[in-house]
Amino acid sequence: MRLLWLLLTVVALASAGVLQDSTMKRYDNFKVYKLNIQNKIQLAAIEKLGELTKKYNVWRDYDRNTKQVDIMVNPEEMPYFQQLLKLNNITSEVMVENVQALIDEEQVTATADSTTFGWTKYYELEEIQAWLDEVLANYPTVTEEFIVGQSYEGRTIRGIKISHKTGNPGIFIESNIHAREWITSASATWFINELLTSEEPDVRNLADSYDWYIIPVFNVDGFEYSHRKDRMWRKTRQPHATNDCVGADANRNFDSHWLESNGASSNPCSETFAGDQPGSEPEAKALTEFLTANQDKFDAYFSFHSYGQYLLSPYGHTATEFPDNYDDILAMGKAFADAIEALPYGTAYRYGSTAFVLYVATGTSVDWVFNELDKKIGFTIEYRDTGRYGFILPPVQIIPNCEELLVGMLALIEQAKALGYL
Ligand code: 0X9
Ligand code: ZN
Ligand code: ZN
Repeated sequence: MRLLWLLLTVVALASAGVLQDSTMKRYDNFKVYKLNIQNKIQLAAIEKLGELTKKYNVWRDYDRNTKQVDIMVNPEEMPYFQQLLKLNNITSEVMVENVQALIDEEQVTATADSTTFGWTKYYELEEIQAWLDEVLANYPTVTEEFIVGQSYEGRTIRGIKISHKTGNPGIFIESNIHAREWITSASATWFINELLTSEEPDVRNLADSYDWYIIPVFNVDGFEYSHRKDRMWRKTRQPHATNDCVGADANRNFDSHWLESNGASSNPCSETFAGDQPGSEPEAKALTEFLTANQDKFDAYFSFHSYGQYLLSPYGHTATEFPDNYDDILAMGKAFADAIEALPYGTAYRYGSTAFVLYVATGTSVDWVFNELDKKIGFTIEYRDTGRYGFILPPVQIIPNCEELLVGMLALIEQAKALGYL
């Protein structure tokens, strides 16, 4: 009898959409710690943990400014981890008590609004693709689909071009290259919708004056996997010949300072595995080819990420050299950050070169576009938050985050224009 009740409850919950796929990886009592790092020895100790993927998962690499690392820890590993912190004199703070609780919460709110695409929940790949089809059908004169290529698992990487007239400068947006960063595709789709439907004069001007090329979900395989199997998945899904660990960090796989100076890992189990060679991941290769073929069509490139609230610019490979137009880039960054902070939410963004503000990262898409295609404007936006929820940003924050993107983008582009770009 008890068993029957249990069964009925499970069925009821499942049909209400509360229960996830039973094969979904669980994170019960996994905690995320913010660690305060004071020296190289401490950093080395923590960085080693990042490659023990069954026990640890780096949520945010060492931030040069705050001197903090965010790391998720398996409950079974907790005694050892605590000891390690103690031995190395590392102070810490628990950022997330129970990762599974955040994931469950995210799923519960997901059922609230399932009929229309409304940015009050996170959508799966299939829903995003259906929405994109609808948009393309509803705005046939100003929109056009473009296809970047195929993913490892054979999915189509799609984008939408929005153009209101000929001769506009182009702006390219790539989003959700990291699978678990769901706020990025939510923001990209919201932004597309704004460009097409907003009646605000400054947004209309933004839509009319530029050709927009937007890829809402770039890492399609990883994104699907993050919905179906493992909420914390970051990389691509191509298996590795000599190792059980799957995938590479697509944002380390581009052919610009590839695998140099600790900006990526050669270990297939690392979250920043650069791949076996530049373009080893079919997704990165396809984007490289697509952007090369279409390089005359755009002048600015944006890559959407989370989390941390940064606007990052080149270079990623060195913190001691800066692009020739770095002053202009900083002026654009300041415009972006000031505009966002002026909203009632008061959200603070930091801006500057990736390697200087955050950490060294090599083989990223933005740096490849900047260095190899010689574009003068290339930004990585790291959206909300600074760690309270991290990648599992509550759905109620989607629209506020998008509003920040819009005012930031407006101000950045206005500044770029004033400085003679675009
Ligand atoms: O490490 C990354 O790939 C990005 N951060 S994330 O936490 N979302 O993984 C930062 C990429 C920096 N971009 C450039 N070097 N252009
Ligand atoms: Zn180099
Ligand atoms: Zn990312």
